[in-house]
Amino acid sequence: MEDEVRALVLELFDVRAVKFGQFKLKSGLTSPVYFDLRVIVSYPQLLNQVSSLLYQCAADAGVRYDCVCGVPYTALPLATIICSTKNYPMLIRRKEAKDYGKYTCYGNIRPGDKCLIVEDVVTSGSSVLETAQVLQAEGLKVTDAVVLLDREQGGGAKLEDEGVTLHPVISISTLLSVLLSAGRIDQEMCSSVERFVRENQTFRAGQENGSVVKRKCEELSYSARAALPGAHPLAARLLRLMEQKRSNLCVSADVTAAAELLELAELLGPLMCVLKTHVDVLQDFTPELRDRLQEIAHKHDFLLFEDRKFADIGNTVKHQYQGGVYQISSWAHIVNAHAVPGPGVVEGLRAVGQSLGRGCLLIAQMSSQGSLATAEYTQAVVKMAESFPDFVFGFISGSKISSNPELIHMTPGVQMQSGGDGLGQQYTTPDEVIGSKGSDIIIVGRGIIASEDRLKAAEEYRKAGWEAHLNRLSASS
Ligand code: S5P
Repeated sequence: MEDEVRALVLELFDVRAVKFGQFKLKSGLTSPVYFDLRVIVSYPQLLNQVSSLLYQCAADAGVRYDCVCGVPYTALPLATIICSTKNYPMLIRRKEAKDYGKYTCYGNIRPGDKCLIVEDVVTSGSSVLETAQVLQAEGLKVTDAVVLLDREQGGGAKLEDEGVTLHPVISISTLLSVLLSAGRIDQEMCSSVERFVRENQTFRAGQENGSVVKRKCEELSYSARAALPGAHPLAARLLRLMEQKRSNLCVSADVTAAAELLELAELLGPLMCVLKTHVDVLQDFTPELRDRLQEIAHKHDFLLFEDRKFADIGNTVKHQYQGGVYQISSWAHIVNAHAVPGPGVVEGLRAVGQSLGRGCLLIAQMSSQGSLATAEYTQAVVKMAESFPDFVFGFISGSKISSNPELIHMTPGVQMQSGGDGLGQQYTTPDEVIGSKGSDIIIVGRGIIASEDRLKAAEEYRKAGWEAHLNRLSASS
């Protein structure tokens, strides 16, 4: 393979897929070397050669896999050629906006299958990681990635830390030594690139995010996650009680009479970890109801979640949370907010809730058809959540969207049969939500409330959600 790699390096140089000079990178840095592998689609033979070396690289490393996914876009034709010549099924990751509940990849997804990632160039490893997380959220196993060119700036270490081994066909040091010995670059250029690589490392093993303890959620039980040093106290309490009660069921008690709400809390209390309310749909809300709810929550050890979906400027949500008729902050352990107003919405809520030990979930995706929450929006919500670890402890989302095990994912739109309600709601099954999509908690409303035997239905959902969790844990061990 050495001769082939050498020939390939020279060819890449000749077609200007590798350039030397002064290049302004997206990060603002000026780099003495630039890779533009997009050009290779214009050279069919080169395209075949690169694909064959990528395949060989995985084979030499003894990697076994069931399907292949290229990181969009440059690696898509490379993955296509590997799949078509070597007879592997391919998956295509959707890079653009996705609808809630719809798959983030095209192709036949079989949870449990091992998927090999193909990439053209790795710098920090974040593109490979992002693709790996999308695939993992669909229930696939991702342990290896092949890349044509590793810039050796820390991407390999970062991916290793996340459980993905990187197999490069060419490292930047090999590239430099081939080009130097062939007289394509001089020693000065070679040293300048080496210096750039040395001075621009993006990752130091075990130190990113200041924590070595963070691992993929799949590897940890709820109680292990509760014990993580960065877990929000409310998240830790919730994770612990989930383990104790063997329940990842949140009941959405969308009823209009206070007596019925209390009845439900009492009846289903032992089976659920969270009771979700919409107090503004009650016809007869009274301050006594708040007290009774708190007593029952204490008795059966579950948390109260007022699904208020705050979405205003900080000053307004502060008053909405604390005051008015409902005085939500005085009784609800959990509230949620849309991120659309920007960080001010969280700051306003935090000003009221933090000292009371409350916590907030950010709505990153919605279960309703035609939701405007694009993939970019969801990513921005994840970033916002990460910047408020003292108050935000998770998400309302359709699937796992953050690999940080300290954050909790709660998913609504759950019923035993997938489908809809005629008003835009879209349903997914507990097994899919917890097992394939990697969420933590199922939120079930009418699946239980509209059932003739609510207790029996709640037990069925509790059991389905818990078994899916146990299956996911054993599949990852
Ligand atoms: O995206 C969302 C977010 C939420 S919180 N989709 C939702 O359906 N919800 C809430 O979950 C919704 O307001 C309702 O209270 C519950 C789902 O109820 P179901 O009867 O459809 O299970």
